[in-house]
Amino acid sequence: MRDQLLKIKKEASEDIKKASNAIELDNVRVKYLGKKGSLTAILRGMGSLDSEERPVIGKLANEIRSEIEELINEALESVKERERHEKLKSEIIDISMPGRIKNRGARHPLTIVLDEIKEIFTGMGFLVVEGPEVELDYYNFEAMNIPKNHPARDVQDTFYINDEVLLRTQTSPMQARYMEKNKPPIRIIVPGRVYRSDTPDASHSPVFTQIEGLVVDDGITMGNLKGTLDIFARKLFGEDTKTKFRPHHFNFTEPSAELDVSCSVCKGAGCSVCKGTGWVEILGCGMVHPKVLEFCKIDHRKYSGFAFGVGLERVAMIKYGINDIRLFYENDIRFLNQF
Ligand code: 2NM
Repeated sequence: MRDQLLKIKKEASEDIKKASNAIELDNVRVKYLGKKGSLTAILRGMGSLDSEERPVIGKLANEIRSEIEELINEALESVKERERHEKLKSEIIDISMPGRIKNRGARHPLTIVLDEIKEIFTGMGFLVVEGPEVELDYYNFEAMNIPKNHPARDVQDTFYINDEVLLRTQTSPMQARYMEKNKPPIRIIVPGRVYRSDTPDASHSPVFTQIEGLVVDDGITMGNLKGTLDIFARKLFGEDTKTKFRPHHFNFTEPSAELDVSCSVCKGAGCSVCKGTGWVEILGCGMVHPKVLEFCKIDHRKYSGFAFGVGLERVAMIKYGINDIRLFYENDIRFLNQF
């Protein structure tokens, strides 16, 4: 029996060494010390021993029992320690690691320039007004003093939906609507998309953005037009910008003009943006035609006004030195990331 006990002790300590986690160690405990364990069986069988042997074997069995228990507890401790260590190692945070870079969205170059233009005009007391892109022929052409059969309403230039409905070719139809519904003084700008049936190339797009402005009050003169647009040009392109009004023709204004600004890229020396001339054309303008005022229910003997139209893409191209209008609509991330 003594040999059996020593054998159990040896086997148990080997099993304990082999056990690599708490569950395996518990299995070892059950195998030797559990109700049906081998050491328990020996303790039970001690009844058959004579009275001299019993206390000796009993003492040894109890010693072995506590030794095994102690070994299991020690092993359990080191298993726990190891697991704790592994957990800590797996949870290590390298605080020197750079953070994840988030891709932030940004404003489109056209939005940047439009916001800037809105800021300039609202700063001078203008309201920003928007209107429908699908318009009536009446507001787009008739009220703008462009009669039937005029070349400007040629089907080649205009996307017609039917005889009376079209995609607006400029934002002035909204200005006509505004004049019908509001009494002077009127000071508005109307930004928005306009449509023309052009074949796309570096300087043409069938859809582009226009900002038209309108001022109507009593006593408005060409002087107000020149002063307002002069300030606009200097705020947009820089205080040293020079302006030049050239006579032009529009059906909806009389007199009409185009505004050239000194080239902001080369400061007038001549470059690809100004094609060597030192000047770039940025907008059309004029005194609102008396017929247009009458179409829009404003008494032309009492009131006068000036109006202008700027192409947003053109301004953005000059400001940023962009040489192809199609870039604004292709959404190439390499282009957009530059603004
Ligand atoms: C331009 C050029 C000149 C213009 C005229 C009007 C209105 F409604 F008052 F008649 N709105 N916009 C105008 C005048 C537009 O674009 C190049």
